[in-house]
Amino acid sequence: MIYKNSPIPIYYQLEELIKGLIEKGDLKPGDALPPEREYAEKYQISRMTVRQAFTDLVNEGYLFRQQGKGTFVAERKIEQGLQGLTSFTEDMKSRGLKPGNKLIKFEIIPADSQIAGHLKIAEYGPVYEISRIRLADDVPMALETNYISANLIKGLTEGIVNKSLYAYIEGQLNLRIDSASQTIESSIASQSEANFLNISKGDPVLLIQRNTYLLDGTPLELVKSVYRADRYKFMIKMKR
Ligand code: 16G
Repeated sequence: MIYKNSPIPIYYQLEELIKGLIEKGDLKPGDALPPEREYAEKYQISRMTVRQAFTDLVNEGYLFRQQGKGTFVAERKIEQGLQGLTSFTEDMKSRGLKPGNKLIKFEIIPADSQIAGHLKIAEYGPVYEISRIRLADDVPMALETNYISANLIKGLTEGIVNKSLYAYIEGQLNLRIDSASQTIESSIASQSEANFLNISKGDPVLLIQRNTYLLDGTPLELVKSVYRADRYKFMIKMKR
């Protein structure tokens, strides 16, 4: 129901109504929404109001538009907490999703000055460069590149990084991963990132850079990740 005499704006009421249908599962990811005109007629409201509600829901990630085709229900975003220092594999498993990797690069390269600076090793020292597409239930979520000192973490193989790096470092090498600092920025996908992530060039992405440290303060990894902004959101709890 839309209440025209309510102090709550009509576009907002319509947004809540559509969100409710999505949450109940009456509207499922991929479903087309009825045209704006239909909503306008059904609730006796203006098409402008319907458009505003649709636009807000597109911006919030509930809906997406396709040129010439209409407006559709988007896949639900994965909500990632920012408190715990967790691995991708752990994050997906804790949600009941199947973690997967597609290995794009696995090489030992000489560290450039930037990587050497982050890892506190000598310039040109050997580092693993590991690029993986990270999948959840076989859907690409992120493109992730790790730089790890080859003198610190020994014996890495393609088989190991096709599963979980953190599981190997903690479970096999018995090292304690202790802390990390991380930045998150908005960006847009380049052509190659778009190809890897199954999105279009110019689509929004989140750039994440993480520096992770072992218990004794040794830098463990420098990680650069490109996350799909249509499938991921980050959540942090705060207390005052
Ligand atoms: C996460 C971490 C990354 C870490 C990886 C290990 C972010 C932004 N990055 O993707 O730093 O290397 O997990 O995952 O969260 P794995 O143990 O599944 O290989």
